[in-house]
Amino acid sequence: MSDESKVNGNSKNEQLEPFRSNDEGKKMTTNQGLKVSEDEFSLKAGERGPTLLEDFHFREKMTHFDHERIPERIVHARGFAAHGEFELYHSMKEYTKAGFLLDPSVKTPVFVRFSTVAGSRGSAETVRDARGFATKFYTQEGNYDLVGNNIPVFFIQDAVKFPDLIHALKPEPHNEMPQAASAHDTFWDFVANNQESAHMIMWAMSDRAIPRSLKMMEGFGVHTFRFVNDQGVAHFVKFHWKPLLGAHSLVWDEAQKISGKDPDFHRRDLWESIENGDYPEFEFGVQLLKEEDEFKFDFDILDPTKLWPEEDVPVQIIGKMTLNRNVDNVFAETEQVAFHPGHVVPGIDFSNDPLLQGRLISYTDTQLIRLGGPNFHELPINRPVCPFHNNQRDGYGRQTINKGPVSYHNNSLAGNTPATSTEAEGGYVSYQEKVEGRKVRARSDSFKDHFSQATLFWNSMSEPEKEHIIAAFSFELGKVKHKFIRQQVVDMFANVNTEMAAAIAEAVGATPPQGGGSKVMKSSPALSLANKAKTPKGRKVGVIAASGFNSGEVNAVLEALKAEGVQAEVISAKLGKVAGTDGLELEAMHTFLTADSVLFDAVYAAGGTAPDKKFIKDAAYFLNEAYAHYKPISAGGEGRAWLEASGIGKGPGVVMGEDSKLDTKSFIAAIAAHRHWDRQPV
Ligand code: HDD
Repeated sequence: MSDESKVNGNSKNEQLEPFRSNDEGKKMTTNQGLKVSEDEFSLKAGERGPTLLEDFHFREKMTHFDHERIPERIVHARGFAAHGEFELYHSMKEYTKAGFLLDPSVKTPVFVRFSTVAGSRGSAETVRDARGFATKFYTQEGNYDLVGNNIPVFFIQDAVKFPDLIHALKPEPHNEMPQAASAHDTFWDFVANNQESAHMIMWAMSDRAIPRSLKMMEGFGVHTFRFVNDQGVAHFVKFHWKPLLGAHSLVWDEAQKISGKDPDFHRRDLWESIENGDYPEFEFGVQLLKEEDEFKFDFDILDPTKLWPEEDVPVQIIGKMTLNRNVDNVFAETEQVAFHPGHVVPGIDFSNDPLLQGRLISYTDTQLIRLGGPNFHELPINRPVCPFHNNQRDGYGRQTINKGPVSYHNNSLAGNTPATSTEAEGGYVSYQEKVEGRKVRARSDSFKDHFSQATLFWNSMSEPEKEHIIAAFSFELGKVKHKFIRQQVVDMFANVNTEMAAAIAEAVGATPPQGGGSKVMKSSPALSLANKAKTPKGRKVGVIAASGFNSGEVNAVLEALKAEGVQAEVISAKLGKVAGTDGLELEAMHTFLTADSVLFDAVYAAGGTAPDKKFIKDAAYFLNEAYAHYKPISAGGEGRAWLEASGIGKGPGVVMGEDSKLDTKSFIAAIAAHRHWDRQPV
């Protein structure tokens, strides 16, 4: 390890610095450095005459503009990223020789891009979809990319089917509808005809597919990889990211409304957290298996539609990633970053998972078209922080000026350099797995059980989660026009659970399934969001206040929220100062026009003299919607009357102030619980 990385912990940040440009306060020039004297009028033959071809400034400016766009990613086009650091809790020397997993004193710079899968670059962020969770570790041995999702399994088992899956998922080609949604005929037609998708579909129909925040979702490497130690001993490994804020979700109605109210909801939340110093943190976990235990399970560990239940193979937490710096420029960094599951370091190797094997070709290929040629590794965001040398040359946009006449290996002219490295010197040596077999296009029999783990997932859900899954299926299939597709899907999911399939059939006008059923009784509590850590930290409370609110009470509540890491933002009839009884002034950041309850995790009706009936009506609407989305609600002072006006009485997650005092502890506990599912509709 270089001393530099030990001292400042972020060699990537330093590497990016010379590439940053601050244009503020500078003179305008052309790209050739020529000072520009006029930027409002093109060069013309006479004031009212035609523009002249010799106007090089106009031509350069316009030509650059005409070429500003690059192809969006074929999948995961809508994404948002941040910089951060990874620190190791303890050495993993026993299992891997990967340098960044050996020395806990070394912080490794990381760049993480979160994304939706289906939507275009400008699509809404709170759609029902898997989320990409791609991490680039800038290690001293080269870049290591962990290109995962927030769902631990995948739709298909073999990469050759990926184009079919994505064609079915994307907007239908004849009319380009629907955007960023799986609720349409081609997708469900694919599902019904490719039953290996059953397990992932269960996840996609669950609350996992509508995360509350990018900082409140788990991440998974999905595939089985290998750790290899310095003795050449390998273990199978699965990778996990566990958010310290716990894993939480939106409710579907809320998610749809957010798509309209704030299509940038997830990126705004991540951006603001980092700007406010509330850095998102994710612990890094591994599940490890000895090579000799490969066949110990009732599923094939190479099958990417299967997970390893955490109760059977515990997740060992080995480090933590903190996202602490926003990008300076979204295009230069977030858009141009190029991930690839094949970017590995010594000590991390592949398995024969046929999905992973196929990914290893697809990612470089896509960068070639997306980033315009083979030199994308030279873009600042993609450069490793360690030196890189080889005999690759030229191509579009080449930046490196390689000196000397030699660009081939072997050679004598340059003393046979750049030289390869032995394993002891850090050279990457593939794990020498013994492989033999006939050339066949086939699926192993061990990959043919598509339903047991789908049932395991269903069995592991809490009652509200089960209801949400049925509702999600009912919505999605409800949008499918072909009756026979709805019926096929219902019949397919009867193999997961017959009651579930019957409930879906009822909602979508299909015949209840005749056959099906599952013998799987097992559950895995780790799969339920109901069992995840509960903390109020990172949540956002909308505070509805009017002038004349009770300063003492409101101040106490706001202080208590702040102490717990809960953000509070004031909503009133108009923007600006709202004064309390004894001079306390709050700044209203929102009005009922610019804010909406769906943008908050909880509501505090703080009270005050409502200026008119409209205020009380708006407040009641706000509170009602929050209540319908199972959110914590508290009311003090006149806020209690607003709450009464909304028809909400006492109930789970509703905290009423009494005698100018609000039980802040109860309110904070209600916020920590996040949703209060046991509520009766108003
Ligand atoms: Fe993929 C992008 C994750 C299967 C082909 N994929 C992409 C991104 C993520 C994933 C997070 C966005 C990276 C970024 O932010 O730039 N992909 C996955 C996971 C998979 C998976 C977790 C299954 C376990 N992907 C998969 C297969 C193929 C691809 C089977 C093709 C054989 N994926 C691509 C791609 C993308 C991509 C077309 C589009 C943009 C890019 O690569 O850079 O090559």
